[in-house]
Amino acid sequence: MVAGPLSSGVAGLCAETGHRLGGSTRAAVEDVRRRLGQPLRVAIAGRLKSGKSTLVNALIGRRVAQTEVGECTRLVTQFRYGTADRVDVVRRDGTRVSHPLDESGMIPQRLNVPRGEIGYIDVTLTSDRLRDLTVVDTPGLSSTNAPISDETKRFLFDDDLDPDSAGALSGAEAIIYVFTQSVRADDVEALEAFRSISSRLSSNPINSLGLFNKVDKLAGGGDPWPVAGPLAEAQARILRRAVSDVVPVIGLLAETTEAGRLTAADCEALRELARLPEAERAVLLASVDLFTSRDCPISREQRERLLRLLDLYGINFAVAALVDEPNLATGDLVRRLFLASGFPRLRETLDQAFRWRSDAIKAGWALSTLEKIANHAERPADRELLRDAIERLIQRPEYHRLKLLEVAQLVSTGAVDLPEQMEIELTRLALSNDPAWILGMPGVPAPQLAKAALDAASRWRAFAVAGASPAQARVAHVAHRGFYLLSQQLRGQVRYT
Ligand SMILES: Nc1nc2c(ncn2[C@@H]2O[C@H](COP(=O)(O)OP(=O)(O)OP(=O)(O)O)[C@@H](O)[C@H]2O)c(=O)[nH]1
Ligand SMILES: [Mg+2]
Repeated sequence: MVAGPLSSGVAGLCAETGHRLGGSTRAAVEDVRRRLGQPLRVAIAGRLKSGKSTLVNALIGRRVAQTEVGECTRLVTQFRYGTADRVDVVRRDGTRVSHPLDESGMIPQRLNVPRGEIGYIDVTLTSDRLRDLTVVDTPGLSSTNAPISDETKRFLFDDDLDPDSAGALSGAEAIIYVFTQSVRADDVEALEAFRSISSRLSSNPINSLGLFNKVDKLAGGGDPWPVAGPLAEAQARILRRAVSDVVPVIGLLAETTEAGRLTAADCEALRELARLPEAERAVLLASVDLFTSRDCPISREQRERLLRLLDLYGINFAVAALVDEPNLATGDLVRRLFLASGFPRLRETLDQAFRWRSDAIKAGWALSTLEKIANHAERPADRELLRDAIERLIQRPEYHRLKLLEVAQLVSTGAVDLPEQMEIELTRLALSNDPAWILGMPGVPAPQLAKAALDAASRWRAFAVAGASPAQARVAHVAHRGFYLLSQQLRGQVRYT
């Protein structure tokens, strides 16, 4: 993966200082450099059966994670790029037992290692999709009153967890939190708990995205999007302090289309359904029960398979498309189903916002780790060398983004209170590199944006010097400089590498 500019700068620092440092300090710095070059690591969290593994398969573009059954749905599973397909069961003591994928290309149902000994599953795949994305599937959080199941707690908080498993989890730079229908108080609590483990390693966890899954279940087979859009927006407002956005999706349609699961026989069955007399078709497609139990020229087995692949909404959608255009090519049908899954918006969010943020998150994580390494260095000369190098780097204007993320995090977690409008302004400044979006002025030319940024800078300074508490003032000074730098950037006075 091409590292972003901030993490490249930190990697450069590691390279320049590394060879001048002593033994264990040098190794630790080298390790930071290695981690900086690794793909964006995204953990998928959420309730039991919310569709986490389905989403993982859609992201990877292959159906590898078991959904519904199998002991591995209760385990942490990491999917990363490798030169061969392999499933390693990693024991808590760090030893590994390798398995091939099973005959259907999935993680085997039986792992032949006692459950209590397993730390996590490490899956390497030759999928190109994983070249710049590592995905961590996590066990479902309990749906009862307890916000986090004992099972998950054991993985997430257990101190005797081996360093590898702890690293696999807490090293996540981004978290996708999957929920369905309504956001409940314990969802928010669980998300907070999940974020707190990631904050142990990454210093700026403004990195969570909400995924509103199974929106096809909203409208009983009808078009769910008119309901899903506004509902997702309402949820985004409720979760404003926990996630940066809520994206509605139909994970099942994304998995089926991205993993190429619809066969020619499936499409033929859909075409046959489209050819049925309208009245008969309408009754058959009215409910899952009617669809599986009524007499129909398509075998029951095939109908059940279609339900597993598309569920009732997906079948209705495909059949309607084929009624409209009986000659629609199979490839086009699959493309339309993919678009209907809402997945393109999720991909776009991951590819743009997350990748951009991950550069800052990674650089922030690496710098705070380097600071710790410096504090623990045995030789005073090493301590000096590292601290000087860090200090010089963070003085560069582009590294102000790290400070912005830090203060935005203080505000979004409620540690520092700000008036709502200022909180929104600061969060936008920290989370985006699009001046028009930050300033809420789409389509406005650069000189006007520069003026608006300067005005914002003045407002923040005025707030800092009059009326703000000391904690608010510290945040306001960082925001002031951020808007000031933005105005300079818009005038072409500051060049970002
Ligand atoms: N209708 C519909 N079903 C879905 C969707 N996403 C997932 N499912 C189904 O929901 C069930 C559970 O999906 P999984 O992906 O196994 O859920 P999970 O969150 O990984 O479950 P656990 O790991 O056991 O907690 C499966 O039968 C999926 O096919 C969706 O968008 N729509
Ligand atoms: Mg699962």
